[in-house]
Amino acid sequence: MKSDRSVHSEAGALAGVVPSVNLAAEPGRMDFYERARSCNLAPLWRVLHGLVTDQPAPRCVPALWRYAETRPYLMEACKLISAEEAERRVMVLENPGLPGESRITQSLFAGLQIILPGEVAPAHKHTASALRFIIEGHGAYTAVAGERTMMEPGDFVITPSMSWHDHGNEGDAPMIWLDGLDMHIVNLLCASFREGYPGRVHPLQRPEGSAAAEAGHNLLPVDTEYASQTSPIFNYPYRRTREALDQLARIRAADAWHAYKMKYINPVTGGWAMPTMSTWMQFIPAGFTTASYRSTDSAVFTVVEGSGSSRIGGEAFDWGPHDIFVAPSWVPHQHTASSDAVIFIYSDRVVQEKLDFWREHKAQP
Ligand code: GTQ
Ligand code: FE2
Repeated sequence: MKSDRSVHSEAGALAGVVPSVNLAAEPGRMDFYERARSCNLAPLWRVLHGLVTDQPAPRCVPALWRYAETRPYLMEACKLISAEEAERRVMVLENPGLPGESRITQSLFAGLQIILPGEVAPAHKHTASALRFIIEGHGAYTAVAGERTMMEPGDFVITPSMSWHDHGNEGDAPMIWLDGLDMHIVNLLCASFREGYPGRVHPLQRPEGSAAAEAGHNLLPVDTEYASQTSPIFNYPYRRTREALDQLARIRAADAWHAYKMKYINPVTGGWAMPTMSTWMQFIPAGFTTASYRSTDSAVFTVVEGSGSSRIGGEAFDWGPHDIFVAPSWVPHQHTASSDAVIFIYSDRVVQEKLDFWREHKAQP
């Protein structure tokens, strides 16, 4: 893109040039372009259709990270650096179309974090919100704003914007989870702040289970104001999510495009659980193939249970437990489960909906 904006681009690099522009006449305009550039001015007609594209033109590509391949790198990282030295010992899932940018999609971050028994990831806070989707291990907690939650595989845990958080492993095995963050959205808008806590961990201020007691039962304490746009539910435990999908599958037929897909909601508003990242859990029964679907939100899929394959654009990806894959914006995708499959999904749909950008297309099955 950078070279497209240069006055010195060859015609071939002028990807965004308006088609009605007579390229043969362009050399005669170069002197004008050069002088304009010295005044920080540039001709729109050479770049317009690259800026305002006919349809989404994601640079991120369909990709899959096999857990059997990524896990050894996490274990190796543990030999090379402590959680404390790293602040967060995370291996970033980098989209092959966006190398070096710490992005799994253009708008979203994904990383696998590992913490060993006895380790602490020190307290800090930042504008970016985080979701944790627990992959493996027991006995580790995350603490947010003075309340701890123990993390179990399949749990979806929220770290809201600007709340103090630290993680610790009090178990006897490594704990691994997926971090999903919105910092690229925050940075697009140049709104990022970050602070380290003066101590290693933030003091505990509420008993474990407080958030669940207040907001986890379709009831809310009377006369309590909820100002935040983030769900007051801190941890959506897997046991209950799995049970919800199981019950849904008993009482209705599978949707052609989604099979069984439930969104995590904020009980205060009925809307998405987080203001910047939409989250779902999907159940695809063994033998079911979803019809081809596309939407403008790029999505990250983490397999919890079962195995199967997905067609994303022209490519096929086989997957099993803990594999992570990505479907870029507007790329058609469909899934086939070879055994009962449960998949956690997050995307930037909630942001697009707020801005009236979001679109979907369901191909007729
Ligand atoms: O655990 O607080 O993967 O702040 C990236 C940034 C994890 C965290 C990440 C973070 C964290
Ligand atoms: Fe953090």
